[in-house]
Amino acid sequence: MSRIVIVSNRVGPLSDTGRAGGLAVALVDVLRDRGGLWFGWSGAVSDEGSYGALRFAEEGNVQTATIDVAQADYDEFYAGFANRALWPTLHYRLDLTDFDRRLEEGYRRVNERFAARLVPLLRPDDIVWVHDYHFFLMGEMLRDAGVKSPIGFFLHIPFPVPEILTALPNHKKIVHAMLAYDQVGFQTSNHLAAFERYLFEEVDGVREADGGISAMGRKVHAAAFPIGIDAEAFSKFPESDEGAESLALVRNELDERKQIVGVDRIDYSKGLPQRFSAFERLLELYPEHKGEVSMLQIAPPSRSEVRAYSQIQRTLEGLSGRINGRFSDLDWNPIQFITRSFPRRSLAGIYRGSAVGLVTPLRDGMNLVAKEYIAAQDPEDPGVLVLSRFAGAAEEMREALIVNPYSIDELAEALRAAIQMPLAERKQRFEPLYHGVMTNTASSWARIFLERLLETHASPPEEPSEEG
Ligand code: GDG
Repeated sequence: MSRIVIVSNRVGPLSDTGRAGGLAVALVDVLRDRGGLWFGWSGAVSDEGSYGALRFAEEGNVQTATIDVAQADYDEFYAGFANRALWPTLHYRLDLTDFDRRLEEGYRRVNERFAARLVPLLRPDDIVWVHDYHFFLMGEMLRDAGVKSPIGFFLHIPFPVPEILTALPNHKKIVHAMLAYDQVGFQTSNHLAAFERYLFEEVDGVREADGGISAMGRKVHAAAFPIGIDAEAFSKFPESDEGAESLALVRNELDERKQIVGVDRIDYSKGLPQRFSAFERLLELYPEHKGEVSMLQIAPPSRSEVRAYSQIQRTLEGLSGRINGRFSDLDWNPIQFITRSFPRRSLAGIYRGSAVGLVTPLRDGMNLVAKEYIAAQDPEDPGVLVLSRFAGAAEEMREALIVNPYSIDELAEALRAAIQMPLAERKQRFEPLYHGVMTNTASSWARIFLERLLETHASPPEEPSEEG
């Protein structure tokens, strides 16, 4: 069987450390199934950067290979073009973008260097799977280096409508590079439709008989592959030692009170200030909830070297401080705002102990927290998921309370409905959600993507006839 080669910015630990994200765990499972290599950034910045030694680690049939980046690469590629141009644009935040040719060059340079370091590690029968917005250009560069393997790409974050994407100065180059992959995957049919619209409207794309689209002298297959979680494991975590311990702590602390929980990296795409304001509005409009309901927001900081990120953390500290100052009593604080991370098993216990899961991003590719919250519930007494219509997860999780995260009033009303929802309705909503989460898992997602990649590679891309 062919080996799988995964390329992503960060390479997860090979064993479940309890802190690794669910996605990292799922990708290791895929690699274990067939044997494989996981290639990416070591997480370190060093003088020799991407020219330095490759670092290998191995466990059974799975190997990781990582390289460092130089300070300039880190600044221009990671903290630069990836997180100051691509991330905000793809999350519809043109107001937060920093378009700068130097950053764009750094992005190209790092994609090129990483491709050059990967090529010697590849075997002819490998299947290559590139992940996310850090490596849009990788497939094109591997093809230029003569790699003939199937190469697929999955975008974890939204693909915006052309009216937004075309604000990115090098949008054409990015999309042209996406067409070098055999198969491109998106989280939702919405993101897929936006990509197709771009091809048809901006670059005269043509739908082929086999479902692929030709444009700019290349041909690509694109589809939606909604990602899942390692649901089986997650549903058992609340009963693990760490899970049970955090559940007991939460229950003890809450006594008879109900808890609303949010878990997000601190990121402006997650709608955190709106969430705090909605909770404040709930307490203003319905003072009977004072002392009865509290909110726990777990928010490990991320990308704090990018200004928009450090700013939002300060905003949140200010908001939670103000709301607590305004409403706290001797025996009750409305908001607990914790800016550190917890082990995954503890998170599961916290989810189970919370009557409401509040997932209200302004834009999100999928949002795995929505799925984790559902997987961790007690089926006999499930909590209520309040979910933004702008999270990719809303396309599948229709039985959640779907909200517009920009409307503080609507959010406050949804919180009230969730807190007061009778058991029968909670169960009625929970059952299909749970079924979906347990069925469309991270491993079924990966299996379906790879099957489709192999099918599309079987119909080889046409030779380029023109350059776009
Ligand atoms: C991108 C896309 C897409 C959070 N705090 C802690 C912790 N987490 C874990 C959660 C969850 C993960 O991090 C976050 O996943 P999300 O899906 O919510 O968001 P992004 O990080 O933005 O991920 C997103 C995803 O890729 C997958 O395709 O869904 O749309 O933006 O698993 O549990 N984990 C631990 N401690 C924490 O304190 N251990």
